Amino acid sequence: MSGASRSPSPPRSPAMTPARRSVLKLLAAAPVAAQVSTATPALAAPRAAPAQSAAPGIVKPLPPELFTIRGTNAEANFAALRDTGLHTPVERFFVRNHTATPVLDAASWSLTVWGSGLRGGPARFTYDQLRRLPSVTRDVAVECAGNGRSFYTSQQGDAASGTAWTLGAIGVARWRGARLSDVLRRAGVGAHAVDVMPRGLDAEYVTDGVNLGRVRRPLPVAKALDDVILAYEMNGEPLPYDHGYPVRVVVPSWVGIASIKWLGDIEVSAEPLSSPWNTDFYRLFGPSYPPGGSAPLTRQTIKSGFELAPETVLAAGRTHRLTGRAWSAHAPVRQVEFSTDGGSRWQRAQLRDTPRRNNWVRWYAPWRPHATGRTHLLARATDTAGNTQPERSVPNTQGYLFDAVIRVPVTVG
Ligand SMILES: Nc1nc2c(c(=O)[nH]1)N[C@H]1C(S)=C(S)[C@@H](COP(=O)(O)O)O[C@H]1N2
Ligand SMILES: [Mo]
Repeated sequence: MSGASRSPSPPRSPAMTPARRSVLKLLAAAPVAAQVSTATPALAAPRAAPAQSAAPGIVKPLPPELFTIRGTNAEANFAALRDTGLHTPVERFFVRNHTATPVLDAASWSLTVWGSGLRGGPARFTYDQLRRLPSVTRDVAVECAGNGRSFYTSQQGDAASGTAWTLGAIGVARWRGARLSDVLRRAGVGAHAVDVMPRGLDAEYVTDGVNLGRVRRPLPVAKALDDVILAYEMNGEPLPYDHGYPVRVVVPSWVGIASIKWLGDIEVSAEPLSSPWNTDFYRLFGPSYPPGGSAPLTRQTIKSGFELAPETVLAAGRTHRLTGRAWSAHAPVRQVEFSTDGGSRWQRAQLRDTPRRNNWVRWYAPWRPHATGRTHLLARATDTAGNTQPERSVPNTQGYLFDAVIRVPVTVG
């Protein structure tokens, strides 16, 4: 198979790959901030080492005006996207880490594709081999399944476990990489393959005292062969460490967990695969769902938001330019409506971009408030498939896929 080297034996335990060894060595040798200066990626280093990082395990700087730290994760402040275009700069792109960003070395990295769904033995791709495959460049949103989770509680009074994201667990980037389908074909994927499971090289995830192993989640082979990218560039630069350097999966329109960072290996299976990330997590549980939960989540949903800081005060008698974004994982956005009186009257917002699949659209609305006091601003997106944001989101215990209209309190002063 061109572009891949055959190894006659089963893949080495990923814990022993060179990339993995170097991470372990680094983890043993130094705290996170020091790892950056000791690691020398073979290609242009994504960026210089920050003096310190406010979230344990995240490499890039996280200034408080751009990010809100939530455990091992960093949420982008939605208002800070106001002066960005369709592509979210790395400096403002949210980070969702189950553990910590591993600082890997592209020169010693390789991807192993293995399993019962291949016609032959395992295949291995080095970074250079992957980069020599035909490349695709796509604008794709990565949005956590739990984006907006905190609104289940704050708006609806529903309990929801997990990171209390507001609206900033999304970013859109221009990704460049190889097609997963090209990699799978070169690896000899058989007609009998049903699932593929990419797995990250970050540390094993331990929660409630249980070691769930490394982050991994199966994808049906049909999706894997459709539009999935193995990305090595983000917005025209090598992937930053925090976003999966040297190579990550990008799964258009699906929940963020499908887009495995720091890719190390992909199992291709003739039998259905599972992992905690499609059995316990990333399914819908609760009174509205079957006892075993819904089917594993695939697509994200529809949302819109104002690019307004919390506790915004707007002067009465002046015209304000309200701005925001809207997106849907089902279809391009068709329209955005807004209300400035808590949802009684609605008007059309102006779209600033041509709506496209897997992307968001920026919108604006002029507003000249007269009465002083508290009110709520609402925005509601509708997509070309006819999906509209409901008033209330059907709750689920883990707070996934919030889709309801968000009520933004503001003060007119
Ligand atoms: N290896 C690995 N891949 C991962 C994760 C992780 O912790 N480890 N987090 C997932 C989740 S839950 C999300 S939402 C996205 C976030 O991507 P980002 O950090 O680049 O924004 O990465 C996914 N891929
Ligand atoms: Mo996520």
